[in-house]
This record gives sequence, structure tokens and C-alpha cells, in this order.
Amino acid sequence: KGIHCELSNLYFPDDFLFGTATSSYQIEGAWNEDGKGENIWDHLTHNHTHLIRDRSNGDIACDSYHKYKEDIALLKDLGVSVYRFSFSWSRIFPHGHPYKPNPAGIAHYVAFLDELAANNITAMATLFHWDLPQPLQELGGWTNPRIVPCFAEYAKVAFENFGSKVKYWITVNEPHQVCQEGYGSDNLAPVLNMSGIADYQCGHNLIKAHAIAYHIYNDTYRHLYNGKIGITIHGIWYEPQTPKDEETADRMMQFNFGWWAHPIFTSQGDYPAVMKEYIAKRSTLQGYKRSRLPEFTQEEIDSIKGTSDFLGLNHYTSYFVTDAKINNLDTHFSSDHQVQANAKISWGSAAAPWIKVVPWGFRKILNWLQNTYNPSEIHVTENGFSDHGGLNDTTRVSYFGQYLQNLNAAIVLDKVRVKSYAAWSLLDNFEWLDGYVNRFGMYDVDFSDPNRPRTPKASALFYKDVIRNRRVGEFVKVN
Ligand code: PNW
Repeated sequence: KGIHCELSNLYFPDDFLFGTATSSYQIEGAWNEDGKGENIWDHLTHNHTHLIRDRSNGDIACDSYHKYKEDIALLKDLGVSVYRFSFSWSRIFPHGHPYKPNPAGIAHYVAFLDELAANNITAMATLFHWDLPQPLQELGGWTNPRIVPCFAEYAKVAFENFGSKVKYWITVNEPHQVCQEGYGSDNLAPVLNMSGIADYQCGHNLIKAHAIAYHIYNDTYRHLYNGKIGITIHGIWYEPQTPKDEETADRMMQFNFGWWAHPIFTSQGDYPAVMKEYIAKRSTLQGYKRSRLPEFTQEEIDSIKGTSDFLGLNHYTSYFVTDAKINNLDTHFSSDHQVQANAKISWGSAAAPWIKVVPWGFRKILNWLQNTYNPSEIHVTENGFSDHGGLNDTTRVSYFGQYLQNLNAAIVLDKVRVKSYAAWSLLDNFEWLDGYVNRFGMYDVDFSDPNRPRTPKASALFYKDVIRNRRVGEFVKVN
């Protein structure tokens, strides 16, 4: 289709922002310093060590809590104009519950934000990137509606103290992973594994918490600081296996992306109709008196609609889908959606087996998002590839080269309104249950050295060139 010639000579628009992304628990370390409280990842790694592949934890991680000036020097060297990071809730409210905010935790982030500003790097801050305070988890975490006012108070304290220094706010990173992987399976803390029930309860409270945080910013802080606030959703592109799988692929997009985006980004609001219908139907078959998917009141629907100034997308991969026709009566998210996803044998794979290299899927999902939700801005808040480490990371260069070409085409040729891109990740870091086995960094971190030295990989040099030239240069395609 000549797609490669077409993609090879494009420039990114002048106002397009290049960045990198990290998250607090994955890089900061200093897990119990300066008054920080315990969060669910401290709790999981310390008490259920066997669940982590290399039995490691984030106690020290990249030690970015102490080495943040070094990290910012790396960002400067790369030439990025935006840095996406997250605040650790337990540093600000050590007890989780919203009383006695911790001055040392706040002071740390003020110093960090000042250093970013001194280097002319725009701050894109996530309020919640999975490290929930443990005391809130003990009350049920996101399944307990009481979490909504706790999150609202945390957001308010963050806006109050950091609002003048943060241009982009992201309330929650990947609600689907929080609820589906954390409550509906055992892939992330709190490893609850109650699919079809706890995941939907989690989602219901999480969406309300997001909306309330948005309204607090909108009503009280926007006129002071003029920033933007939104949510980041993980988007896999689901491609119909054959033309007759189109309805199935759309259903899969609705269950995975629409679950979160439909209530916030459409004019009708509420969960996607197909999700309500499928879950209600199966709930009845299973003998439930009402659907396992909770219902929003009309008032809630109205207050959730429109609560995002931009659409944040984390995108890594794509799959083909077909109908699954699951006839058993198990209570499970995947039996609710009745879709089966599969990858092509020929696709390259990251060290994380779920990441298949399907660069054209990136262009497709960006077009789908703009056509489906028509957001005024899209920000790609994560995109990346894992290997087992090493400085000559040719497979990562190949992944970024192809994905950036497709992003470039979506922006320039298809006119999708993507305003920024953050590569996951700046540094090798604690990759959740994979510990330090799988590496995502553009900079290597030596975790056996107490100084945690950082060294640029080939991908850092490649990305630096992309940023400087504002176009994707030559690279060797290996996957
Ligand atoms: C994202 N999946 O997680 C997170 O936002 C990061 O913290 C993480 O390090 C990064 O991607 C790489 O894994 C995901 O299985 C983890 O679909 C798993 C999935 C999606 C996102």
C-alpha cells in the first residue's frame, strides 16, 4: 500500500509536545521516608513477595525520590518538553484518609516541580497511578463508595499545593487496569480476582471519583491556574478478524474502552448500551435479581458527562477478535463480553507477551477515537516496549520508529488532534508483578549498584533525534 514511503517524510507540527512517562511507585523508592504511609504495592511486595517474578519491590526502585534532579537532567538532555509523572497519594495523606496532609511529602513535590520549571519542562501530573494508600484498601479500596470523598480531598490538596506548577492533570491512570487487573483478576494489586463483580463496583466508584475531582478543578482552580484536566484510558486496538467480526470488534472496544470513555466523552453519557445489555442478560441467566453492572442515576450521568478536557490514551498493542460464544454461567468479564482476542504468529513480541508489535493499530485507534468521541485534544500518555535489558535496544528502536511513524501519519495525514506523546518509559523501573525482569526504559538503570546509575540506551539517542528533527529518522526494522 506504499504506507512506508507515505510515512517516511512527514514532520510533527511545531506545537506538538514530545515527552516521557513514569509513575511514583515504579521509580521513586524512599518507600517509608519523610512520613510516607504504606500503599497497596508496599503491602503486596512486602507481604506476598512470591507474587513478584524476581521477588523484588519498589522500596528503592530507581531512587528517583532522591535523584529527581538527575532524572530532570536526562529529560533536558533528551530534549523533551513535557514530563508525565505521578504523585504518591501516601506521601500526601500517609493515613489514606483525608486528614493531616504530610508537609514533607508536599515539599518534596514542590521542589521537584520547581526543578522541572527551571528546566522549562511542562508538568503532566497523574493523581492516581495505582499506589492506593493501604488503609483505604482495607476498607475495600475502590469497591467502597467512601473512597470517592477521600479521592476528592486528595485531589483538592494536590490542586491547592501544586496547581500553579502543573499544566496537565490526569485524575486516574488506566481505570481498566486498576479495576479489571486489580479487582477482576490477580495481575495487579490488590489481586482480588473477583471478575464480573468487584471490577464493575470498582469502576463505578472510580468514574464518580474522577468526575468529582474534575469539578473541583473546574469550579475552583481553573480560573487561577488555567491548566487542563482529564483521564488516561488504556486502549488496545481490536481489529475484526474477518469482515463479519465487525460487530464483535466494536463490542470489544466498548467493553474495554467505552466502559470508561462512554460515560465521560459522549453526549448521552452512561455505560455503553451493549455493555449494559450483555451484562444484564447474563446476570439474569445466572439468577441475579439485578445486573452485576451498577447503574448511574440520571443526575450522576449528567455530572459525569464532559468531565475531561482531553482524552489521554495509553497505547501499546492490537489484536484480532472473533466471537467467543461462552455458554457456561461463570461470572467473569470475558464471559460477559463474549469475545476472543488473538495475535498473529508473525507479529513481533515484547518481553511482556501481551505487547505485540502492530504499528498500524496505533493509527487505527487514533482515528477511531477521534471519530467516536470527537475530543478536542488527544494526548498519548504512554506507548512503549519491554525487553530484558541492555544498551543496544534495537527492538525498542524498531518499535518506537514504527509507532511514531503511524502517530505522525495520524496527525498529519488523517488530521487526528493529537497534541502530545509520552514514551513509556524514561527509565528502567519496577514493572509491577514482573519486578525488574522486563525493562521499558530509554535509560538503563543498574539496580545492583546502590547509586542506581543511569545510562542512555540506543533508543534514547534515537528519540533525541526524533525530537530534534521533529520527524522519524532512519532506523532498522527488526520486529
Ligand atoms: C501500563 N495489559 O500498564 C501502566 O500504565 C504502566 O505503569 C506500566 O508500567 C506499563 O503500561 C507497561 O506495562 C499496563 O495487560 C499493564 O493490557 C498491562 C496492560 C496494560 C497496561
